[in-house]
Amino acid sequence: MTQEVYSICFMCTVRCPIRVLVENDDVTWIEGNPHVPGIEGALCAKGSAGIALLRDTERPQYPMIRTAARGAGQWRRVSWAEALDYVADKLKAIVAQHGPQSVVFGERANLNTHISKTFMKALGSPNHFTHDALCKGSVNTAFRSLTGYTDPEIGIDYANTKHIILYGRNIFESLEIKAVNNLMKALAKGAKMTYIDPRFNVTASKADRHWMIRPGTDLALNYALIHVILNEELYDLAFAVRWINDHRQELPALKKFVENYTPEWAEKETGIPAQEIVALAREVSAVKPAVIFHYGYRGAHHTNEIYFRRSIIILNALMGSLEAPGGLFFKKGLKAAGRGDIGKYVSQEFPKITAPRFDGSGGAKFPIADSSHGNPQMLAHAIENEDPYPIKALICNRFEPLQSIPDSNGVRRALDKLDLVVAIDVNFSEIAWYADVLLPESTYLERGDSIQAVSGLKPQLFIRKPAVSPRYDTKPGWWIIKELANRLDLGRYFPYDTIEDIWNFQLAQVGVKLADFDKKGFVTLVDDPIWWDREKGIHFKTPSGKFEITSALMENASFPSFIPYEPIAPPPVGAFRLMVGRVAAHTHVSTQNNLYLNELVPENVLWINTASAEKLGIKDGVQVEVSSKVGAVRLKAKVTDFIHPEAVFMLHGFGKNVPVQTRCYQKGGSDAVVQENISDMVGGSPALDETLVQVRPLA
Ligand SMILES: Nc1nc2c(c(=O)[nH]1)N[C@H]1C(S)=C(S)[C@@H](COP(=O)(O)OP(=O)(O)OC[C@H]3O[C@@H](n4cnc5c(=O)[nH]c(N)nc54)[C@H](O)[C@@H]3O)O[C@H]1N2
Ligand SMILES: Nc1nc2c(c(=O)[nH]1)N[C@H]1C(S)=C(S)[C@@H](COP(=O)(O)OP(=O)(O)OC[C@H]3O[C@@H](n4cnc5c(=O)[nH]c(N)nc54)[C@H](O)[C@@H]3O)O[C@H]1N2
Ligand code: SF4
Ligand SMILES: [Mo]
Repeated sequence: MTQEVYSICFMCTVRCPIRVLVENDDVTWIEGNPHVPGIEGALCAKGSAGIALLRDTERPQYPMIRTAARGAGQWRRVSWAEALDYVADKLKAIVAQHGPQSVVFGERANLNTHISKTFMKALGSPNHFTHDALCKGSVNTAFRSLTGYTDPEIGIDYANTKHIILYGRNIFESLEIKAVNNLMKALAKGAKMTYIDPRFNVTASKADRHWMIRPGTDLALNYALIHVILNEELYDLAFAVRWINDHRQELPALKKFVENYTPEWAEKETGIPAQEIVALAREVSAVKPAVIFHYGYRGAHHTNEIYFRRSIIILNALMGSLEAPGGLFFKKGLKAAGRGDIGKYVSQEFPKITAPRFDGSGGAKFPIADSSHGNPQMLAHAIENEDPYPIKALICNRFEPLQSIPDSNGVRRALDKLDLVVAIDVNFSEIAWYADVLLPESTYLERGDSIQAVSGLKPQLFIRKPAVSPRYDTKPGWWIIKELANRLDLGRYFPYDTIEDIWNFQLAQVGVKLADFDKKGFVTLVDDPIWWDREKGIHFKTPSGKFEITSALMENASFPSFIPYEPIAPPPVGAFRLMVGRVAAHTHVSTQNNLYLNELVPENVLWINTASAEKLGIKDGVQVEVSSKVGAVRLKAKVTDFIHPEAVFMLHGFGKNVPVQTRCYQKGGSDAVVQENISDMVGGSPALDETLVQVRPLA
């Protein structure tokens, strides 16, 4: 008999709601949850390939302890009890000798992050970090500097927009299903899309206007757009008067600041014709406030990124598009829906931790970065220099430091110094293969996880329920953490035995029962979307309670709210700016060995402009070496007119070196090997697009 299980996809971090069909404890079909507006049955290629992850024989199948040098691939199969005893004994010794702060726990934020954070607080270490800074730390800081909110607290009303402007936000490949479906609805209704990227990709192909901007010069473009909007008084006056802090001073000051950043000036820097910049400013102003200047995630990561992201958010404020249909909105949580908060174990009382964070997040190095996430790009520096103290153990849960932090060679050299490396993973990732102990987690189709509270115009709750039993001797993450805690005499902070205990604890104050999820797999807490009143009701969380163009957060930390534009010199002859990104068929570094997805995109190639390639004697399809100050990789060249001559591009996530991942073993090159570890020290993100590389043909 076929059973139907509502759950949440986890082939990528977007977590689309899914409906899974199960026969004889095996998955026969996965589709998007048909009841969820915006999803309506849709699933992406990666979501469909979840079946291949479940059935993969090349994923870890039982706990293992390393028996030879790190990364040599010599293992001993052990029981869960032995693996956990081993880790706990090592941790006890490390904590006794070096203190709890010498233990670092890194993970890609997930539904059980409140449990991992509980573990670290109970242990007495400040050093839990997430991937956030590596992804969009400067976007987070930019939003807090202007609005007091973090970027996850901001939503985008794609379905009703009249014009969307995307800076390297390759939304049709680096996708989120709901966003893409809603944007397609808007485009079908006549909305315009402007796409800015030194590369012509799928999103560019669907845009009304594509600007092949000179890499790294987006801030110049934005200063010129602000110049036109203020000079021609194209902004939303009512919004500015009501919500821009000290608008009588701020707007003239901003106008003065951008005085010399004319469209003609920007044309020279960006390569975008001046009259086109003026045309865009006028076009968007005509349809304001239903305008989205997308603040983006990954494109254009440079050392001045915070100022670039701030300029995008300021453009939204000038369009009055905050809390406007077709623009951006502040997400409403359970409280706005009149409910109690979702239970989190991390809200318990813990012994006070006095040690600073290892990465200087929210402290000495990154004073205004979001220290609830940390700055993992400092990992190698902290270990190598014992700055601010010795680090001895690293636990990675769903996080891949050997591919997701720039300068992999440097990271590997630093990790070699650790006394303990533990990986909790569903794949034989580089870090899993390198670790001392590998604790294999059950896949998302085989486990339940903490309930997901989704804020938005209509707050909702979703649940990941196990669809089938584990194929191998694997365990859910929440079980692994609790078992480890038990062995460290910290079990009292984890008052649960089963996933149902966790769910019931989480729901206790919300006024929702587990059975409420049965019918459709989710619960919507209000009938109508919650919009704040644009005249009276917007609650900015800045000190002034308004939108702060001059930011108290930044100025109090002695960072200027604006910086003059520094021209970007073209790379020297033979050098290129390395740009990286994603593709629709893969998730970061996770899916390259997936049977189906590997077939769709088996390796990455180096995009290089036709004229640049000709000068270097590089022919389409030949092997090239891409090298920087920190490393070199080899991959095939894709010679194309679809990329700016100053840049080269490669997909992230390839060039893996784990022999048991036979499908992706040594296919293509890893961007992280070549990228230098340079950061935007104000916003907190690594400047992943800053590295200059040399390219040479190998044939
Ligand atoms: N299929 C798929 N979808 C995903 C993900 C995934 O792994 N796979 N991951 C999700 C996550 S976590 C994230 S953060 C998002 C990322 O989504 P995006 O932010 O859209 O990121 P990327 O795919 O990295 O694309 C970055 C683009 O920026 C361009 N770029 C580089 N330098 C510059 C520049 O100087 N100026 C401009 N304007 N553009 C530049 C590159 O050419 C590239 O096309 O995708 C999410 N969606
Ligand atoms: N060089 C470079 N670095 C980057 C980026 C880049 O483009 N280039 N992009 C940045 C961005 S946008 C992001 S969001 C981060 C992402 O960085 P990561 O979080 O490191 O990347 P992911 O591919 O999402 O997953 C990491 C690990 O989680 C494992 N995994 C997958 N599912 C599960 C699961 O259910 N349980 C467990 N325990 N493990 C699981 C995968 O096998 C993989 O080893 O990387 C950032 N770092
Ligand atoms: S975007 Fe695709 S892979 Fe990501 S959660 Fe949704 S269906 Fe799954
Ligand atoms: Mo990301």
